[in-house]
Amino acid sequence: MIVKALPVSEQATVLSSDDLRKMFEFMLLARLLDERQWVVNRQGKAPFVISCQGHEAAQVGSAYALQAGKDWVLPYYRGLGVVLTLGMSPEDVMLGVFARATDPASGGRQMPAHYSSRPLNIISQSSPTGTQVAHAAGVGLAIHIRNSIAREIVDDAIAWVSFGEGTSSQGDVHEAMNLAGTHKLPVLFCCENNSYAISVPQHKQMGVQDVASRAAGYGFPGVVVDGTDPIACYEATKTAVERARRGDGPTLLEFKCQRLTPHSSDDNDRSYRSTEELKEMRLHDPLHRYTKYLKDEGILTDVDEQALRARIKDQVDAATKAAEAAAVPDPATVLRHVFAETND
Ligand SMILES: Cc1ncc(C[n+]2csc(CCOP(=O)(O)OP(=O)(O)O)c2C)c(N)n1
Ligand SMILES: [Mg+2]
Repeated sequence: MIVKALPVSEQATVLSSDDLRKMFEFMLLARLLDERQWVVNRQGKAPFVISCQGHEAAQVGSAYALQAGKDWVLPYYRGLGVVLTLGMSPEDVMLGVFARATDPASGGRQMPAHYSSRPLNIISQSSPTGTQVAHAAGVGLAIHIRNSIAREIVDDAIAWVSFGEGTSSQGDVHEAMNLAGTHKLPVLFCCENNSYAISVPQHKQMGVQDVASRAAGYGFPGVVVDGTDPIACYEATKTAVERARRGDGPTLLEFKCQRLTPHSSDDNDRSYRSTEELKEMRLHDPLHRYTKYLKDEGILTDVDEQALRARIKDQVDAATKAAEAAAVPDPATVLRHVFAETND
């Protein structure tokens, strides 16, 4: 079963104007913090950036439907908007970018953008793409076993996991979905489809148009969602969350996004995307679209937007300054978590 979520203009959303403004704030924060990462990378101060630009609506809209600290969240490396919406601070993020000792994800040991937080139930992925999808099925299985033993739903948390469309062709992802479909595990598989796996376009690595269509092979719904529309992303996720909490099993959500930057700070997308394509994709910037929507609906004014931009810029400046000034990890601990430590 493939379902298409309604576009923003046709949503009968339960979200209040305050919620809609809050989502805008998270999207703007994600964009400005992401842009700052490119600046410090190009200044030679940070090793690597992998952007959420163009994915903000999918990430913020979807994460807004989760319960932070209760649900288990396994974002992939592009998930800056997800972790900010769940409550990671800009400083937490910048500590990872600068690889500082107080980086909450790994104490400065992981690559940037391998997000995790114990209090927020955010579980890190590994650098190999897709490992987090199998981990999410494992989390779902643990919840399912707990409920099966109790013979009732004593734990209605769900596992939410994201990955790209390129990653969706990997074996781990299919095994995870098969396990989740077989046992009706409470897992939301969220594919952020930006049409590219680094330089490889979708049509060169899969024979289907919609990743969501693969869900039929595992016995659960697949939903195609306009990933530039945060309200549609929220609504589709909310429906899937309710289904999983009831014990009815997983859903595959496919958010059709734009990757507005190169894959990462280490490649040049002008070598594999035409000038026309790069220009056209700018027309689908989710932030521009949502700003216009909120203004057309009378939920945001130009003055509100300017004030918010100024406030977020201050937040990003403060986070950058604090993280840059933080201590680097002690070189004597470089082998920690690699080899067992002894006291001699
Ligand atoms: C198992 C594995 N193979 C290859 C890579 C190198 N790699 C990193 S990201 C990436 C592309 C992933 O594309 P997609 O899943 O579409 O996500 P996107 O980055 O486009 O959001 C590749 C091939 C890797 N990290 N792990
Ligand atoms: Mg991709």
